[in-house]
Amino acid sequence: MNVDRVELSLLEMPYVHFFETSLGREEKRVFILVRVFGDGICGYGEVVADRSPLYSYETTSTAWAVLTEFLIPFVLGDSLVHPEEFYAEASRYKGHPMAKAGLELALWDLLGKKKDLPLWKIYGGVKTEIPSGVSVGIQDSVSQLLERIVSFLAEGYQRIKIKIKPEWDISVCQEVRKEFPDVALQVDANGAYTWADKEVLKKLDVFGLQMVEQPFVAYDLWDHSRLQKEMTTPLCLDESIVSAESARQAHEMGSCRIINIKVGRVGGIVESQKIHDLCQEMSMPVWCGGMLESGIGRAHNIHLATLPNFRYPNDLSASKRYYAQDLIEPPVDITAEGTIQIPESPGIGVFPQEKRIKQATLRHEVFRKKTSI
Ligand code: OSB
Ligand code: MG
Repeated sequence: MNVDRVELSLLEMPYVHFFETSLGREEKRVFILVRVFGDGICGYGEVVADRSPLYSYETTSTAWAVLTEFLIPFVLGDSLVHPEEFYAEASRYKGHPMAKAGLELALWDLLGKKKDLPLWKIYGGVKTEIPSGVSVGIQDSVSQLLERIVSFLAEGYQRIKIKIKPEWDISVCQEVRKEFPDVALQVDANGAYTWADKEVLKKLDVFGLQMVEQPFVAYDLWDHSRLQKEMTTPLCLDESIVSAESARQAHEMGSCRIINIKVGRVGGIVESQKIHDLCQEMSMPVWCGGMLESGIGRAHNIHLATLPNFRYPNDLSASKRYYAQDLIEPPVDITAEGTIQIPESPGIGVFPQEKRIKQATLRHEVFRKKTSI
C-alpha cells in the first residue's frame, strides 16, 4: 500500500451529557483524527488519547508529537506499508500505544477500501451483530443515576456498567439492585482503590455483578490477583492489560477472569488480535471497551468485536448516547434487541462527513511524501 499523504486533525466534540469517572468529570472530548491517503483513497483512524493524562500518560500533544516525529515519517517512506508491517516497525518505539493505534487503524481502513472488503472480514470476524452495553458515569445523585438507567434500558441496552469510586460504590449498587434486580450489571473503578479498601470491594460480591473492572492502579497485577482469590465476582482488567504478554501474566497470576480490549490502550489491531487469540486459548473471555470515540473510532471497534472470543456485551453504544451529531453516516444505532449490526461497506463500513469534521477541527496539519527530482 502506497501512502502519499497523511493528515492529522485535532477535533473537539461536546458530549450530550457530561461523563464522570473516578478520574474526573469531562464535558467534551478532544482527540486526533488520522487520515492516510493512497491512490486517491482515504483511510480513517482515531487516536483515543485525551487532552489530559488521566486514563493513561498519553495526551493529544504527546500523540501528535510521536506521530509527527516518528510514526508518520515511516509511513511516508518509500516502502509499501501494510498495517502489520507498520505494527512491527512501530513496536521498536516504547510506549505511546494510542498514537500507534490511531495510525494503524487508518492503514487498516485504507487496506479494506482497497480490497473492497469490510474490516470484519479481513480480521476473520464471525458475527453479523454484536451485543451492546452502556457505561453510565457518576451522577450528581443516585436518583439521577436511576433515571438514566431507566432510559438506557428502555432503549434496549443488554447491560449496564456503572462507574464507581470510594463513597460512590456500595450504597449506589444497593439502590441500583433494588430498582433493577435482574439487570446485567457491572462496575468500573478506573483504579480508584488500593489494597486498604479490600473489605469494601469484597462487599460488591453480594450484588451478582457480571464483573468488577479495574479496582486497582494499572501496574498492579499482584494486588488484583490477591483480591480475585478473595472475591467470587470475576475481576476484569482494562488499564492493566497493555499487551498480549501482560494478558498472559494476568492469567497466570489469576489477576482477572475477564479482559476488556481497547485498541488504543494496547497499540492497535494487531496487538488486540494477539490478545484475543491468546485469551481464547486460555479460556479467558474478552469484550470490547470504549473511550467515548467518535463514530470513526467506534466503527473500528465494532469490526474488532466480531471476533469469536468477544463474549460479553461491549461498551459500544449508539452515536446519540455520546454526541448530538456524530461524524459518520449512518450513525451507530442499536436494535430493539440491544445489538449493533455490522456494516458491510468496505473498510470501516461507514461514511465520515468531512463537513462535520471540519466544523469540529481545532488544528490541522498535512504531511506529504518527499518527492525526489
Ligand atoms: O474505563 O472503560 C473505561 C471512557 C473513557 C475512559 C475510560 C473508560 C470509559 C468508558 C466509556 O467506560 C465506554 C464507552 O466508550 O462507551
Ligand atoms: Mg474501564
